[in-house]
Amino acid sequence: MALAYVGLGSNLSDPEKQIKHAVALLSHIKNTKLSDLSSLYFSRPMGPQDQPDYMNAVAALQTELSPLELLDELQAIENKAGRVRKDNRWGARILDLDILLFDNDIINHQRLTVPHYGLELREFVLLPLAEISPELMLPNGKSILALSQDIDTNGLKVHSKLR
Ligand code: A4P
Ligand code: MG
Repeated sequence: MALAYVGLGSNLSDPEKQIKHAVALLSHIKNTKLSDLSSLYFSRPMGPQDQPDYMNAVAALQTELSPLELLDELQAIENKAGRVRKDNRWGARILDLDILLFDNDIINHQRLTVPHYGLELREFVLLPLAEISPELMLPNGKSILALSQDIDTNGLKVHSKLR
């Protein structure tokens, strides 16, 4: 059994509804249990500024799936939400599900980089992670709590509880 952290983000088609629906689908992934869930956060767009504000959250999953099997499940949920993959980097999206951490694993696969490459630089990932697992350490030894306290919050705020 592995402990994986998944980042959820949406800024199109009623983001709050998208995140709540995605959480429901996460809880139904085979051989996987949703073990923790952050609050729902309101965040300003990273990247192009001519796009709507985001809703972000982080979920903890206990899973018997391999990292790539979990990625397949997450991409199936993104596709179900009507996600259309575009070339515009950091552009608007209905639903984005990223594997942030998978146990203490370091994965450099063509389809999967773990820890997620943006983890240490994104307030909308670090603060929800620190909310649910303040004691968490990255494979490189850095503390999630310390990183979350050092980062510019860029207007990030708790919008509502998700459970
Ligand atoms: N992939 C590699 N590693 C991973 C991983 N750890 N988790 C591969 C998930 N997927 C991973 O993903 C492209 C490919 O990355 C996948 O096929 C998978 O095999 P994608 O979801 O199609 O692309 P993307 O998410 O659009 O990548 P991009 O453009 O780098 O977006 P980011 O970096 O995820 O940023 N602002 C706020 N406030 N909140 C946000 O959530 N999100 C983005 C998107 C921009 N600005 C934001 C937010
Ligand atoms: Mg993604």
